[in-house]
Amino acid sequence: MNRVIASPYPYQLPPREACARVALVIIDMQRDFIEPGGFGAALGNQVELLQKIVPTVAELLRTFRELRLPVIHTREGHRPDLSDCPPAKRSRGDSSLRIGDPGPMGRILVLGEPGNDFVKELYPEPGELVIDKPGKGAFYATNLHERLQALSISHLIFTGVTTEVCVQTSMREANDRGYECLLVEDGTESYFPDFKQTTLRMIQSQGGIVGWVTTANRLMDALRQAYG
Ligand code: C5J
Repeated sequence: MNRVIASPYPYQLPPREACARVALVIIDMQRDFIEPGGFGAALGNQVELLQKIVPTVAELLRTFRELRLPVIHTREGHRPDLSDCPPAKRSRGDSSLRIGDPGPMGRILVLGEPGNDFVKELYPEPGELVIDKPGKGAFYATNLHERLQALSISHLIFTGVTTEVCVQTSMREANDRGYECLLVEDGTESYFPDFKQTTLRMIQSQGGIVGWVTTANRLMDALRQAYG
């Protein structure tokens, strides 16, 4: 049975011969959000809260690689001239460090800077898709949808940070584009634990209005059974 135990009801995986339709999406596991001195910290957040999911996402990543299933890594950042950063995004908040300013890990949320890179435990391997995105949603101002269509990917498994901002936005965008979306609850985290819990409830409410929710172990068990 190609089913993942999930809420609000089991999530159906594609058949073995179409297993490459299932992709892991790792949203924004970047130093800028997870380590001190980056964008997340500049906004006044406690970044340590996000660090606890790194081992779980790393285990999922290993499983997808072992089973030769596609992996997509997204990275939120802006061009060095900030031409893709709306002034409203840059000016938001009352931080002394803004997008583009020099920080301890280079310019905040700017492509190519050390802080904008992925955490080392989750570094992409050659052949894995890397999507640089200027917005919260992974489909906004990117070619992600076209890349997924070209690979015939229909099922997206979401992990990463932060649950209620970039993960939820990307999952909603994917849902509107017709993808079957599953969120891994112990593979996503927020600076605000109650926002995470509320997002998990929102996604699976009304019969899975945005998609399904499961745990990493349940997903890995089902993937190994289906495709191992
Ligand atoms: C935020 C994100 N929170 N990756 N970005 O600004 O969730």
